[in-house]
Amino acid sequence: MDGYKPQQLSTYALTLFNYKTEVNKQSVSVDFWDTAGQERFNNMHPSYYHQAHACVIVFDATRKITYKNLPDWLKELREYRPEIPCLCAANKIDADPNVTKRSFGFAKKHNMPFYYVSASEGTNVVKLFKDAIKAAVAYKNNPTDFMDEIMMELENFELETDKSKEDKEEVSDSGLDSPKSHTDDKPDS
Ligand SMILES: Nc1nc2c(ncn2[C@@H]2O[C@H](COP(=O)(O)OP(=O)(O)OP(=O)(O)O)[C@@H](O)[C@H]2O)c(=O)[nH]1
Ligand SMILES: [Mg+2]
Repeated sequence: MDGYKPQQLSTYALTLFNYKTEVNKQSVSVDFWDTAGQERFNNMHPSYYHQAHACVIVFDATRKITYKNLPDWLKELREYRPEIPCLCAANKIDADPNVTKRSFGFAKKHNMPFYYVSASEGTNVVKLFKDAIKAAVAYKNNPTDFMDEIMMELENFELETDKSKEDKEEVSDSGLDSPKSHTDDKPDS
């Protein structure tokens, strides 16, 4: 929470942040994409969604319009990432603690975990991001999106081709070269 600065400038296009952690004793490198909400960055949205493994969708609990915009954001996200886990947060509960007594149907309707948070005071922020990371890792290990399955196949294919290249190199290093090079070694007759 040391990073919170009140009245920070609106995000310009995108802010990236890398965080190394562990999930189930496996080290994980997380790339956070803090995206820009302003309309002038609308044409960047596809790049925000590309290869994302989880999404945290946040609204300002003191500004109704931000809540009303959630279905549009979700609809767009789902066009690109139909299956990734999505978590929902109502922010600024410090400004009006009464909002925690209100229920927000959006998260329930879409089966999303829901959090009342305060970015300024840090309430529930660590919990939210820990859960998001866990969900992202679970999804990455077992994706259900068609595109993710293709990407996984490609990754495996690359690993296999790299391995067969290494095997070949090992064979040639050991002096067991291909028959062609032995022929090449023969003196001209
Ligand atoms: N009281 C209070 N103010 C907050 C909190 N979080 C953000 N703010 C303030 O709300 C305003 C908007 O916050 P931003 O972090 O810029 O919001 P954003 O969603 O990232 O906006 P874009 O970058 O334009 O997409 C700023 O003035 C922040 O200081 C919070 O938890 N409590
Ligand atoms: Mg921002």
